[in-house]
Amino acid sequence: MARIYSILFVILLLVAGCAGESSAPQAASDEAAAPEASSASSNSDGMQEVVIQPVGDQMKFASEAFTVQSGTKVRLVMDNVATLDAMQHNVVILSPGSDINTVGAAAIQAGPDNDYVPADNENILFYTAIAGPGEQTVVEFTAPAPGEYPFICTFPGHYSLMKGVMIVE
Ligand SMILES: [Cu+2]
Repeated sequence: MARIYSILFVILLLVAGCAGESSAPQAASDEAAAPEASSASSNSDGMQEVVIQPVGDQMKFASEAFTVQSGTKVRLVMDNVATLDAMQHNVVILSPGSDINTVGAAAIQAGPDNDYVPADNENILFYTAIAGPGEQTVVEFTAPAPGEYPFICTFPGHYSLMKGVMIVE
């Protein structure tokens, strides 16, 4: 079983490499290099809703930064608009300064039964379950103290490309 996962992981890495090569070149201006920021929308009960989508079937978040207000309730949605079976995603929010490589490696060990989220990892603050293609998963939490909180997708092979930052003001 472990061997099958190893093979799958290698395949995912290969797919990631191909996706990287085929993506359109980025313009070299400072403006284009900045991550696209999206702000949360508030509904009537004051809950801030943030919807995170991948870019189609790419291993990339459509928005790599979002801003919420400290102390307010946040409803975070992983809206997986992908169509390929390999494109399963979650959103895992980490404490400021976390090493995403360490968390990403621990997540692979945690496996699919745990939504690739290792138990008792002090770097992990909030997370959605894994959403398959066409699915949505949701987590609600109270925005923590002001700061910059990295987020990643912990599905094996994704975290090095699927990452962003939650800015809490
Ligand atoms: Cu992913």
